Amino acid sequence: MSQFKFSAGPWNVHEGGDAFGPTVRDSIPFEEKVKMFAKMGLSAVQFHDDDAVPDMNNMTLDEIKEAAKKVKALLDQYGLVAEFVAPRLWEDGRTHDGGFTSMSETDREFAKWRSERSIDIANELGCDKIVLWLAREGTLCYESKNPVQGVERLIEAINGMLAYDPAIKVLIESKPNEPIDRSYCPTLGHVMAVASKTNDPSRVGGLLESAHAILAGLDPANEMAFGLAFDKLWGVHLNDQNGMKYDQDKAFGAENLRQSFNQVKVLIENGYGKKGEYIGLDVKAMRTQKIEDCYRHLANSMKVVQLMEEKVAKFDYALQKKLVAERNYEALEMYVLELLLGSK
Ligand code: 3MF
Ligand code: MG
Repeated sequence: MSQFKFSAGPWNVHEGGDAFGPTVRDSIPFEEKVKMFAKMGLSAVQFHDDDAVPDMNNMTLDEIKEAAKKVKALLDQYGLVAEFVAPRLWEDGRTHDGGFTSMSETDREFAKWRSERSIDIANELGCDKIVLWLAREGTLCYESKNPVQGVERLIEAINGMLAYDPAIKVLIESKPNEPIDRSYCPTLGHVMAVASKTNDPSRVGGLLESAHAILAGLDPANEMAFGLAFDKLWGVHLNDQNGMKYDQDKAFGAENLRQSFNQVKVLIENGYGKKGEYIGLDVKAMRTQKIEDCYRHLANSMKVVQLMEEKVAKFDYALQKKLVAERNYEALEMYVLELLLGSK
């Protein structure tokens, strides 16, 4: 049994399309995914605004709230809750150049509208977390935006959300690139800095995805530690990533067991989860996976977290202390490798 509660998004069970080929699996209806998440032992679902209310752009506020209420009833039926709602500001025609930092004023108004509707949907779903994955808040063409103004616009947009609802919390999910070339908020450090400049820093924190840290050339466990040191790690997306290339969303631990161990270790050592935080997964099945077995990457990731929890429980802190005093880091490193390889 894991000490953590897990969450996943409906997009984690996807159709397998990539930049060079079409989808390879049929879409699975939302309710079926929810049912399966519950059966697998997940506790919460992560939502984009339009995962909850698909046709929201063409709906009135009342219609949006009604539709969200139905989703809440569905979650209740399966004993799940909503972890967060994230405005999807990267697919609509009005977000081609970003949302909050778009150079078009009408596009920025659309981003504001979607952010406020995300808050309305979160309220109906009974959650107080809004996640901002700032997909296109940056540039493809460097000279197309003023970078200082970009950061200011981001802060302004967050201030707007904080003012719209005095109870809502905003979690920025940092990522250095993809789909854009250069992001205005690439790391957790940037998240902390942006938070500090908003009108209510106590309600702005971060969500760290392992793969995003690796894409920034950083260690995910250290990024988590940085957020934890500021008491601002309010969400994680555990997954794995083979180096600095396209965003892979591999199953947690599939590439780097030691790095995965240290992520679970830093979370446990700092009481992550004690205030209700979830171990969010943001993993995608390989394109080759058949539909009959397309939840396996989620189950595998949960299993790896659990196995790493067992390794952390076994970790010999007395030995660590002794080896640190002797400055015998070769021995400490070998101890960790043997622990992970099962010979300790
Ligand atoms: C992209 C991501 C996103 C976010 C999601 C929720 C589509 O790299 O990680 O997944 O996690 O938008 O914030
Ligand atoms: Mg993510």
